[in-house]
Amino acid sequence: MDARERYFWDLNGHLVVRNVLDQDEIDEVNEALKIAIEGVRERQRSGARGSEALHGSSARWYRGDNLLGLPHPHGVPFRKLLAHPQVISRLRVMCGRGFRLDHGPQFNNAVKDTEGLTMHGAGAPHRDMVAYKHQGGETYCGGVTVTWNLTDHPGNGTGGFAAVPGSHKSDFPMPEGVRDATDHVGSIINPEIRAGDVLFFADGAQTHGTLPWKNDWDRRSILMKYASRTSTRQDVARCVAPEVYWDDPIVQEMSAEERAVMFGPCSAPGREDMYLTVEENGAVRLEHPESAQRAT
Ligand SMILES: O=C(O)CCC(=O)C(=O)O
Repeated sequence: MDARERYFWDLNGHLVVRNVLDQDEIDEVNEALKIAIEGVRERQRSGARGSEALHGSSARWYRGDNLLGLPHPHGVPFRKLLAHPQVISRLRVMCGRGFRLDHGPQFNNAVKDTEGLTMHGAGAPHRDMVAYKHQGGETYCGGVTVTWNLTDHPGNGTGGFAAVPGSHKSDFPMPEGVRDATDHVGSIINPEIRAGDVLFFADGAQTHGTLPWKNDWDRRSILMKYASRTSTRQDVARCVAPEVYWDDPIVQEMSAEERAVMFGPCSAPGREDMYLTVEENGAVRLEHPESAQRAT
């Protein structure tokens, strides 16, 4: 991630990186998605929540949610995206040196006239696990979503990902007209993201949502929800259990209240071998491969 991208990311709260996947790679993921398309259902609860501006046919979602769990070998192309060098090099700057997949990959699918989703992630109430901060000349974001785009997303009001640039630094409550996109005074943008591009956004810190899809072709986006290593974007049920984080005898006799402070927030706590880096030749590798060997 160069200084130009860092400036854009810090200023806006999102970043589009062009042409990360070539046509063969796009085709491979689209092929794997065929089976997921069969599992796409209409959502019962509307994401547009009565908004005139976001109105459309109901939202479409993939049942089963996690594409890594597709029957073998359909999950493999998604696995290949998990630690992609173009993602790792940027997450190191956005989330700090350590990060992990918190949830996903999930499939955002839309056909012509699929409804939008109200703007959310306004930074209020403050949620530390997805907050955006600066310190010592570095930025830190607890939750970064990486969206792989498999079809063209022309933006400019034609639907799909929408965001309020700069909102991750706003100190004021989001007006209702922004939430439902009816009166946003031009604050919501709908960026152009082409097939093969990757979008990063400060999910939870930056205000974002979805505009109704107006294009004649399907929207196909794969969202991978990363978190800084010490953040957890899911509730406590998805944290490391007290018995795993601590030795079993330490927590065995504890009351529910005592246990409530004993959950672990992070993956691989204290393990140096879990940090990734990108070499000059573009390869992703563990920073300390020798300690990874010791750990296995
Ligand atoms: O990609 C989009 O349309 C927005 C996704 C979104 O709002 C989310 O993941 O929270």
